[in-house]
Amino acid sequence: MTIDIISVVPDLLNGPFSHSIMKRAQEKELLKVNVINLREYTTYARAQVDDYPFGGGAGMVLMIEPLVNAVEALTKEKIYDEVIFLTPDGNTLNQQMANQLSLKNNLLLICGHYKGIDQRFRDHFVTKEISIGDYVLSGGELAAAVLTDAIGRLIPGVLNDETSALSDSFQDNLLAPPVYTRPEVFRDWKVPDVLMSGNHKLIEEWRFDQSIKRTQERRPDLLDDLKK
Ligand code: 6GU
Repeated sequence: MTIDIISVVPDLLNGPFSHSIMKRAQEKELLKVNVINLREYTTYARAQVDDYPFGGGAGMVLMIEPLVNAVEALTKEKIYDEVIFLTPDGNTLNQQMANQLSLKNNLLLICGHYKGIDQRFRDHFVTKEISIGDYVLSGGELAAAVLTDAIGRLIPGVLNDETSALSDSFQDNLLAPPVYTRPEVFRDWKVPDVLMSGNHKLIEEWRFDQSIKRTQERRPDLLDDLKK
């Protein structure tokens, strides 16, 4: 899969994909992340990409021309399955959306800045609008990094143990159970006996019960979704 990301602050996206699972995904050539600097696609003086909003008001708006220049240049090379605009007024990202997007070949992510982007670009080029939660970030870059990570780790072969994505929180609308590792006793805090029992059936049952309990306590809304 390739994920191309258009941004006016490409430097913000240098770090997130150079470590850990995202790094390994790219080394294995299961994922390619390209960061594209929008300023390279403007024809305006001083690499201008934004301007004042018509009708007045605070903040700047990304102009449609550089965005269309960039998208049209990129679509000469490949066909995108989705053109995704990261925006706080988009659909809130969840695991199901990440699962679906992980099955695509080519994604183009657009990071907004300032007060947003010209609505005509959204109307004519964007196929999905995604938010990562009900709070406002300074730009779409961190949201694009979150989305790319959430998708990238689901690409088959990226995680060593394929079952480890299946046992994530949210994958079955349940939160993950507690986990423990060495030492068996720290201070006087002991690991639950069942985990030391060697009885895999009992352990699975305990983990499932803990998942249900944790979800009931912390995210009862997820259990309501399950009943629908
Ligand atoms: Cl996708 N962008 C911005 N700027 N803020 C956000 C967001 C996205 N999702 C939540 N807050």
